[in-house]
Amino acid sequence: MNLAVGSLATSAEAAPVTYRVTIETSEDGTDNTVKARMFDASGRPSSWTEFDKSGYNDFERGDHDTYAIKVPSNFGRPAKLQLWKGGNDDWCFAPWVRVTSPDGVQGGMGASAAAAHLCLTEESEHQETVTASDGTTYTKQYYHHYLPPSPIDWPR
Ligand SMILES: [Ca+2]
Ligand SMILES: [Ca+2]
Repeated sequence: MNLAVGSLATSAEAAPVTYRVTIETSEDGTDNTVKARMFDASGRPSSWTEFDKSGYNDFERGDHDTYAIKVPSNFGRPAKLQLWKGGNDDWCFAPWVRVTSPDGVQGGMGASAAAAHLCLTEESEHQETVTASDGTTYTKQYYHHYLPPSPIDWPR
């Protein structure tokens, strides 16, 4: 049997590496399209990945949802995670998004964000102080899309 050289070269290419991203939706869920991509330390992005589980209503209030996102094999630990939402509802989530590597190591995104809730919306970027029914106040930070200024925090 003969194998073409081209097919051997293709099969020798390294497979992408799958990370998992866990997000806790806070008080405002969304039915809009949510996508994410990751960047390595040099700023190179992965492809955009839609976060959608089939037959499941994603990103409802109080849910902890986990999605797979692939990066190239030579990516190293992802340095940043960017979130994007289509449509026009408001989606608010806890800023401590977790990223889990294929070897089970967990990194944290956005821990330095000065907000109790991050919201993706069509409105311009702004900050609101909200008073809950129990009288406590917290901050909502609104973005068109979210790319945290600080890198993902990986344990050493
Ligand atoms: Ca939903
Ligand atoms: Ca779904």
